[in-house]
Amino acid sequence: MPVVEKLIGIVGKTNVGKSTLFSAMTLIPVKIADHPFTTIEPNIGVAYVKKKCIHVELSLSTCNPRSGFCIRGFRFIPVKIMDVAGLVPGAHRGRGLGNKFMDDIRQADVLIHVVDAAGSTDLDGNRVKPGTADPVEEVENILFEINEWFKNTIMRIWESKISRSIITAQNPLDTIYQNLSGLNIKRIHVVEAIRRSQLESKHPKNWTTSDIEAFSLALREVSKPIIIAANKADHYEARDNVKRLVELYGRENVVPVSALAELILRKAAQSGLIEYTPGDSSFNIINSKALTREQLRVLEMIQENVLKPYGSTGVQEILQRAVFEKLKLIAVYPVADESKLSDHAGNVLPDAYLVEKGTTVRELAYMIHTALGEGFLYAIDARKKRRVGESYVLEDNDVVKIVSTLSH
Ligand SMILES: Nc1nc2c(ncn2[C@@H]2O[C@H](COP(=O)(O)OP(=O)(O)O)[C@@H](O)[C@H]2O)c(=O)[nH]1
Ligand SMILES: [Mg+2]
Repeated sequence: MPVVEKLIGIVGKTNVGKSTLFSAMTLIPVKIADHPFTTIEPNIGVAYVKKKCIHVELSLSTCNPRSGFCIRGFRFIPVKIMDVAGLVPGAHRGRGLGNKFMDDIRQADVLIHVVDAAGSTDLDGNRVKPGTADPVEEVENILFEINEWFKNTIMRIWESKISRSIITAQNPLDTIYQNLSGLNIKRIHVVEAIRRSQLESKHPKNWTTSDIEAFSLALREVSKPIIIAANKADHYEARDNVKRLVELYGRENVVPVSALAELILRKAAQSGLIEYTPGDSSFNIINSKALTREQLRVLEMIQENVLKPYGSTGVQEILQRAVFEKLKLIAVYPVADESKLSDHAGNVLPDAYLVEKGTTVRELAYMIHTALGEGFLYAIDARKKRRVGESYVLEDNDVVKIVSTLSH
């Protein structure tokens, strides 16, 4: 199976619906035998981004995913997702499960910040009357905690490690990112953060405390971008709050979500009661006689209060945005047989890899197998039926056969 590399962290205060969102995202809405990895650890699972499957575009009758699945012409490709411990005010100083939280998000590539858009929980996560708590205050509060933690962590590493070695460093940028690798920070993040904080022309050994702070903030934004899930959107009280959140933080950063509605729909689909593809704006009841009156009422409510006003439950949407917009990943399909588009066993389009835009075909070879990268000779673009060299930059939906000294 392909390396599921990217990790999405679900963060937020307590009782906003993080675990509900995690369950909904990791629940497969169809019956699939022998599915090995829905949960990896108690709080880490596999969710799936959705793409129009290229087997449809290529007029093939079907495909045989080794990981993920394909339903009704949509390919679902795995990504890792983590249900992070709830945050409370003061978490960056260790309050509540502060330290556990911080340990968890170190490895995340992108964060989904779940907010109670219904305003039904206070900052400590206690239930209050819907409409009384302020989700904007909640967004600001959590953002403050994350940014403070991040800044303090960078400051600590800077003082203990970076400041000394940077004086004599050949390449200060390398010194910085190598010392920050525990936070899953790449060279490209450091470059972009320096640009954003306008520190390009100042050698890092001369950075002041406020320079380092500005750099830290920019680094958090590029290395752990945040997208807001305005959850509990099914509540009447959420309507105005969703609008406010969108106005304040921008349409590209806020998605109205009903994690509970998605969980119910996926469970109903999994037990064969309805036909539903995650992300869709409606569902079909397969056999209404098999449903209780209460179940029918809940499904009607989901249709009226969620799908109709918002177009979907938002669960698939937010995952898509995190992966394709915030992380800018594309999907590529390696195959062993470029005419059948299959592996050696005849499985059609067995693997889909999510890779960063700009990834070369040789880098892909390395991701599949080190030896495949080392012995790389050339690749075949199976759709355009042409040979490409090692520096070919992959495009979304490419199907490639890699020819290496390993191939037979
Ligand atoms: N109405 C509504 N309730 C939700 C939604 N998502 C979660 N909840 C409820 O909010 C409460 C807390 O959810 P949970 O997932 O445990 O929150 P966590 O503490 O953030 O993990 C539970 O009672 C959920 O049923 C939603 O989309 N709509
Ligand atoms: Mg929880």
